Amino acid sequence: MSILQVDDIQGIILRGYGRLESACFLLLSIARPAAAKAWLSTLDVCNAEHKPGDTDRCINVAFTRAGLEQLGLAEKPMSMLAPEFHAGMAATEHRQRILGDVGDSGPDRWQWGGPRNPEPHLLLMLYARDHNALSALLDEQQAKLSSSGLELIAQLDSNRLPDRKEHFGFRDGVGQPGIDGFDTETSPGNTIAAGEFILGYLNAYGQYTERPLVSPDHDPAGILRQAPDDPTQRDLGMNGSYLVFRQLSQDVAGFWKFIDAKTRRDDGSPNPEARKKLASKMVGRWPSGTPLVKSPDADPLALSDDDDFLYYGSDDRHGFKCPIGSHIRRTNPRDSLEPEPGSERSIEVGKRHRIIRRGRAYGAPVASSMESSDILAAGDITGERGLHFICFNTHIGRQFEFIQHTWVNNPKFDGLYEDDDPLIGDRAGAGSKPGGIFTVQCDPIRTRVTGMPRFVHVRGGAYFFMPGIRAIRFLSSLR
Ligand code: N7H
Repeated sequence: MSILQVDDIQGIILRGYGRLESACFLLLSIARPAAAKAWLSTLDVCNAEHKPGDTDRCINVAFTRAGLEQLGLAEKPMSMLAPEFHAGMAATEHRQRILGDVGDSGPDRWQWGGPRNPEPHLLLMLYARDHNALSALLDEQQAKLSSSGLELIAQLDSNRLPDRKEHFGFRDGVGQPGIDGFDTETSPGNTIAAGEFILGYLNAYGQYTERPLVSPDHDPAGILRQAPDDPTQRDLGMNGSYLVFRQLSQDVAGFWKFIDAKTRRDDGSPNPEARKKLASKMVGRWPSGTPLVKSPDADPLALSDDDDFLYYGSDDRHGFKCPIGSHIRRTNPRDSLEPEPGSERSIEVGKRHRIIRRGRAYGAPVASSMESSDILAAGDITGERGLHFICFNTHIGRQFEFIQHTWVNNPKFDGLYEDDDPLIGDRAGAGSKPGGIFTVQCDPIRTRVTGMPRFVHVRGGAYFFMPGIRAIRFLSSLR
């Protein structure tokens, strides 16, 4: 039986809505709080009881710190929200360095969420089965906005690509943590304490992560539940989570041109097989999704959704199958972490740094086949494309920011000392030579790919708090 109160948790955290192929995200500001609260009290928010396919449409909602202030949340519960959420994604130079939001990815250049843009208060997430159903849902919601005291800052559309791929042409959304006591089909090595993703439950340290609590006098209608770790308080954080949203633009042509140039034969002719292999080494999976540790030399295509593997446990401590600096090995090193790589202890350490990813691609693909040869042959490439990266965690600093800073952008990683993440690294601190370095471990000698430009650029972002369903009712009832 599930330990989670699924009827009080917003659906996107646990379900992902894979069958709801079309999605759109509205960034809103609250101009008239009273009207906005009336709207919120009638908003039909989807909970996680729905299994994928149960419903044709889903609405979820999340707030920034400024948004909660507009709703009138009192100072005490406000102060119990995470410090990173309070500071905001774009606010300090320190955070910009941590996240790699530098140069043309700096917040002052962002399209939204930066210091030069209007501050978003609320994120409205709309999901529907297909394009027409989404248009209808969007029309309905937009018609209500102005009378609801809300103003539209930006509409972020998404685009489902073939075979669940992202724009570089790789299957995405495969490696996900399961939740202890909820995801019964996930292998036990890959399930993690619920409190790592949902507030109000025990986390990987066996503790409750700090979250907003309110005294019973501030909840006279008794909307909220009692806090499990403090019976004198009502739990406003319970069944909520922090949502990290980053609009990441991908230079698809630049990515494949670079790899093509690095893998040409001695006579200068292109080598499509070597191209695919190097790109897959950078990701850690083949374009189909097959993990390299399971099939390092060829893609059997049958393992595209395989998430049941370790690195030391697959006899790949040296990275000969899946390079140590590949994107998936950096962002989830599984059993490669100190102390004692290859042990249960190592896996337990990794469990403190996981995220649930719920991103959606945006923009038209460069080539509808998603094949590198077609991408390279494409003529004039117009428009922007990328990933609306969305993830959930309960401790932004120890989870999302740790991955981004200590594993993705840090040139010192598991014995490497000059490389950053080959796909998404910021290239700011890596390498003695200009551009990034990617090391491919090999017997008898490693090879190094040098001069890698930045392929992924940040166009906007913000930290949100996604409350539980009762907490939404509470927020909409604030005076
Ligand atoms: Fe990544 N990509 O499409 O190339 N990612 N990612 N990511 N990522 C993964 O397992 C990609 C980004 C993680 O458990 C795959 O889903 C792109 C950020 C994690 O083994 C592919 C962008 C962060 C995993 C991509 C991007 C992460 C993961 C393999 C940006 C966190 C699971 C398929 C535009 C800070 C690792 C899969 C595991 C996997 C891509 C961003 C994290 C193909 C294009 C910002 C934790």
